[in-house]
Amino acid sequence: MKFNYFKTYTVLIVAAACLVSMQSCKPKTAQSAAGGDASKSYVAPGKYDEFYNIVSGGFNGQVAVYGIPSGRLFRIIPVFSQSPESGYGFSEETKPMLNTSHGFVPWDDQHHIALSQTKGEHDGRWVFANGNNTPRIARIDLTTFRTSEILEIPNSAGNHASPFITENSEYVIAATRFSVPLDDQNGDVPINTYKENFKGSISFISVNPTSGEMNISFQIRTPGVNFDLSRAGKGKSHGWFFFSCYNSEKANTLLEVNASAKDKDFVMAVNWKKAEEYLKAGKAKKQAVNYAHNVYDENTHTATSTMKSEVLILDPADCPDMLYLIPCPKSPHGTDVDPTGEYIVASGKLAASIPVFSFTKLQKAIADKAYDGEYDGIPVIKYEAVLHGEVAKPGLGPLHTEFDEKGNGYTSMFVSSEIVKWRLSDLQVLDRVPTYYSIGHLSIPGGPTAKPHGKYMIAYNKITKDRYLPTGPELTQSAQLFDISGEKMKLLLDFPTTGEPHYAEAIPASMLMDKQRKIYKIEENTHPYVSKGEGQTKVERKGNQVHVWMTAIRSHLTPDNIEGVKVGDEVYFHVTNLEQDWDVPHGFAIKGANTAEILIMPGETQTLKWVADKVGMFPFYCTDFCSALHQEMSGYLRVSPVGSTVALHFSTGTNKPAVSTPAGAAAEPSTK
Ligand code: K7E
Ligand code: CUA
Repeated sequence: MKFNYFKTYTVLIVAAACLVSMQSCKPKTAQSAAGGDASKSYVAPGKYDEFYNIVSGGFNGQVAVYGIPSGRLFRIIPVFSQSPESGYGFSEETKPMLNTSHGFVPWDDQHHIALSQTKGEHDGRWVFANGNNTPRIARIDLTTFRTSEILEIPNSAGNHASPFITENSEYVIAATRFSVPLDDQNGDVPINTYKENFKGSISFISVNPTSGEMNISFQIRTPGVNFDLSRAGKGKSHGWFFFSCYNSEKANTLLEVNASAKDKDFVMAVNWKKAEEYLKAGKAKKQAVNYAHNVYDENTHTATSTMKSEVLILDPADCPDMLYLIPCPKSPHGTDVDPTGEYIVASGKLAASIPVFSFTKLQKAIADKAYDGEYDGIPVIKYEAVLHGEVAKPGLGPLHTEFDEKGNGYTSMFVSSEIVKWRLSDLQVLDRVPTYYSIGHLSIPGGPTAKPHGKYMIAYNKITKDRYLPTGPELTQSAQLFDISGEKMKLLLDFPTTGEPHYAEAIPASMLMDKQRKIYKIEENTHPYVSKGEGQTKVERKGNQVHVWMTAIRSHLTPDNIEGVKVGDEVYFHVTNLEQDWDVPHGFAIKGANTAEILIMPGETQTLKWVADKVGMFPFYCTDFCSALHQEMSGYLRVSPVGSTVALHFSTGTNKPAVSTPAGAAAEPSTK
């Protein structure tokens, strides 16, 4: 044990030394490769990019969309975090999207995305995105670039190995990073009872082929390891999933040492077709849990959150031939499957080589029972029996591998800050290129599919140091674009990103640009507070709630004079955008609102809740510069003291004096 500790420390110290002084690990070719080739990433004004690049936002909780090759930022899609820009998570309609079993959770840590696939290729329908911290998976609709659904994952803590997708989008999966006592167990146990009380879980989330709606089909209970990353098999390995696991030591303290004690951790191979058979055969047990399922309806323009209370769990002890463990050197991070489905590449962060496993050999090893004992009752396959080979001396700190369409792998090297290109067939290193600096993920358009689009590769770096103008204590995050069409990788462009980028996927622009939704049809709007024309606008009091049915159209709000609101009233502005033209949103805000604006798309209704906190005059206005008379698109709300006799009253375009009406009655319009 002591000797192992010493070895581990040596590796860590070397790695740490490189991290502290990046200089010492900077590849010698740094200067020559730093030039870039502006002409290849230049997209002339008015011209379109070739790819949409969908990029995780890390700790900003959102997903961003960039053009490739230009690196231009098009949109930040609000997903797990509230967005004051659109009102997502602030408006009454979108708040339920962020509901969880812990209540309203307006932030998350978003690491990986998965584009939906049909027959192993991108189909351009949905993006799935994980929330790491409060385990959730979101689905974004690629016709609206908006979040349509968020599903919480029970029996999970740290939803990191997620969301990875099967070749026909049958399932997206979610495996827990932190093992914990399962949700129906008493979690109030001593932490040092980890080995007996802490368990892992893998969730198989089915995706409705038509609507995309997600549902937890089943979970597999696993030993208490930490799951890091995953990929589905494809082609010949369709029906399998591969997960990298670390902390096979089951340590519960100082993991940097104690979870690196063993020479090898595991890649867990899951035969999910087998799991489906066990599910059909009734082997799954029901477990009581509590999790939220949030769905946004495009006709009511409103999200609903439903609490669910049950999952089906498969226990490997009842399900032989469902799980296998492949030994893998030194705390593997990424585990990636090549386009043919034959090769499984595991990147041991602290290993000196990259092992590449063969699916064919895996099948043979299972048939031959070429096992090396068991781990918690799960067969451990002999390393040599599944190994296709090792990429020798690739660099330091391998993290993730992507693939091109020509049989090559590209692995990111965090510690030595480089990308290494190698050939799958003979595992020869073909090229290496420096990144600036400390690359995490990398992405090739279509790289995780059976048909990579190739051409470009994008590096997502953790540190930018001296690459950009400094901005105080925090420097920008950054991506780097490479040309991979030739034998040598060529740096084309650096571009900053928002949040911390982890994984990303790019898809040809031609697959998405012609199917974008332009408006919501006003006649299809079934929001309970819609006003389908100015004639339907009104103001009503219900106790201390005042509901305002309001419309927005260039260039006025109706009503624009409101009186009779009293201190303490909760005012709900239900604003319908009556426009039916593309790209004419109106915004709405009122002085003192402690939420955010709402930004309403053509044909949509959204609601801003505002509490009248003091007596006075409160202007409201449109926040989106929508026409030459945008500054005129405004109005006033008068707040009177508690007990005031000013009647509820609303108008547009008239100056009738307010009249008294009995409390509780609907206000009379002074126009129409
Ligand atoms: Cu960033 Cu995918 Cu969370 Cu590696 S993980 S870098
Ligand atoms: Cu509507 Cu500005």
